[in-house]
Amino acid sequence: GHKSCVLWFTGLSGSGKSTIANTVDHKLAEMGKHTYLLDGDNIRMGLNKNLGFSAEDRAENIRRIGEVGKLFSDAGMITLTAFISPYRADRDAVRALLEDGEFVEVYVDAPLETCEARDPKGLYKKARAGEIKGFTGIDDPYEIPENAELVLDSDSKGIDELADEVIAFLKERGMI
Ligand code: GGZ
Repeated sequence: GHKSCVLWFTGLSGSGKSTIANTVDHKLAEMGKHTYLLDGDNIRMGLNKNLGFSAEDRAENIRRIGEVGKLFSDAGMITLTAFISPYRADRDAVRALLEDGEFVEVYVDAPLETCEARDPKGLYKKARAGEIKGFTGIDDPYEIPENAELVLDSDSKGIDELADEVIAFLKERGMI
């Protein structure tokens, strides 16, 4: 068995959130755990397709993801979410929605320079060129977590090692 929870990955675009969350998801599934991953592919393309990237829309994006995460967690899943979630107040609102210990904030820490150098979708380049306005880290804020349960050093460590750090954390906490 396991304790259901919401593993909330936050960090800049290109920090590795989605890749790490996917890897943790697969490792947990291999251990026989029931998991569900919420990411841009299944949320911003569906439930939240009416939302953009203003502060208000990001807040609503995160609020809905928090509510959906709570439902999955109530249904007994280890739920993983991978969204920039740049505003501390929005993340803290999700924390407040969940039971004590149910919200696990995972800060995927990589400096902007690293994320910008990776630029897997060429979005930083477009943001620098002014073709995308309000891009997180360029001309929109990212508020670094102050009380994250886990900080992953995605600048110097690889995906597999970081995924194992998350698994180890869950074991230490007796959640799996
Ligand atoms: C940040 C943007 C923006 C702006 C489009 N700012 O690298 P990606 O492409 O796949 O990840 C980014 C994703 C961010 O969506 P989230 O739902 O995680 O954001 S938030 O939590 O702030 O609501 C990026 C793409 O969408 N993208 N425009 N202006 N990222």
